[in-house]
Amino acid sequence: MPTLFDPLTAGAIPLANRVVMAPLTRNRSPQAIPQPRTALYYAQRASAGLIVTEATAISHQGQGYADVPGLYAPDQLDGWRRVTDAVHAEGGRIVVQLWHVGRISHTSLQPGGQAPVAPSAIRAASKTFIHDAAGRGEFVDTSMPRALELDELPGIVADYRRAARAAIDAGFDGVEVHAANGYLIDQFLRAGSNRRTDAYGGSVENRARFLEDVMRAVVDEIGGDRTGIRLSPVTPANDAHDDAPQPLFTHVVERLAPLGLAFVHVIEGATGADRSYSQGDAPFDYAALKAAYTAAGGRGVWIVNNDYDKKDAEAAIASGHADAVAFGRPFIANPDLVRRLREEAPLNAPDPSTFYGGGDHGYTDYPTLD
Ligand code: 8OZ
Repeated sequence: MPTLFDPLTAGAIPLANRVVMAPLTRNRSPQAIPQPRTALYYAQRASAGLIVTEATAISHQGQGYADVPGLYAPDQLDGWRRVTDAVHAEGGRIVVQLWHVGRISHTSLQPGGQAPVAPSAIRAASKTFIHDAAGRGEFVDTSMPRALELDELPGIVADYRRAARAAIDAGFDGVEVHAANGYLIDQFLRAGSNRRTDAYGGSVENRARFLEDVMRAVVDEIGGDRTGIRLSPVTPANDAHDDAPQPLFTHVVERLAPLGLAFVHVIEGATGADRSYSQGDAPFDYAALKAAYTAAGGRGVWIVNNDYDKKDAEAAIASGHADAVAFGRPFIANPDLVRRLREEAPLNAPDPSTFYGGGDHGYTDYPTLD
């Protein structure tokens, strides 16, 4: 029976262990450019079996928060090259999370101060984080979005494709497409944010079409064996809602199965909160979701996430519930998390006041065991 510390192969990416660093937004990239301290931060965490970077915008239109990184301008790519070199020098593996926020944005972050884009013109009951006139960070309501025209969708799919190519050029081992947490792809998936009457709205098949277009383009560009996806079937994050998530996400994984993905990464329950949270009339059945993926021929590594501790993670892997487990907040505070889990050493507690924004403090200054 495998343990958390056994190696694993995700498509073309060899993992030294099954402890994955979850994507974590840290808001420390001015002008969307990863900094030298970003390279140090990720290199300190290179003993993870796989690092998934913080969510990274594929385009200016895909931006929704102050100081999150991008993957669409030369200085951003240079910044990421420093990161991938630093992680690889420590023997780690790293994929970048490709992000378009859709309606979770603010006009001040959009090109030309325009409205954010979304499947439908429905405002999210959610906040985003911007800089005020004095440069101080503040949480504000998301702006009213406009509905994307049908003929705009191929351009956004092309942005995902371009970002995937840029990721490989910048030295990443692959990409994770962010289809979770109420951002653009998830907005298309869920009925609460998608009232379209064209081929991209209505039925489950139609609501999943944008995700399929994006995944086919990315896989065509860099290969399925370097592509993963993150899903959050029931999260209420960013006002995401669907009354029938089980058939929706069953359809999604059945469509993903033939793409030969490296991994499928599932946030269970409410992101950053209760893993047993659900939407719809029955508790979400994650075993059935994994079984549907496998039955449709999916061979990607199954990664689970959300508030796992060592005991839960060991049980998940031993029982076949998952192949690997992603840890978020524990990785913020414990650069040597893999060693601490293996040795049952105490964990440093994360300081939430330094999660979003700031400099080295709370970022690169958490102590290791040595
Ligand atoms: C926390 C703050 C801002 C963004 C997500 C990318 O939830 C995020 C995010 C998390 O997926």
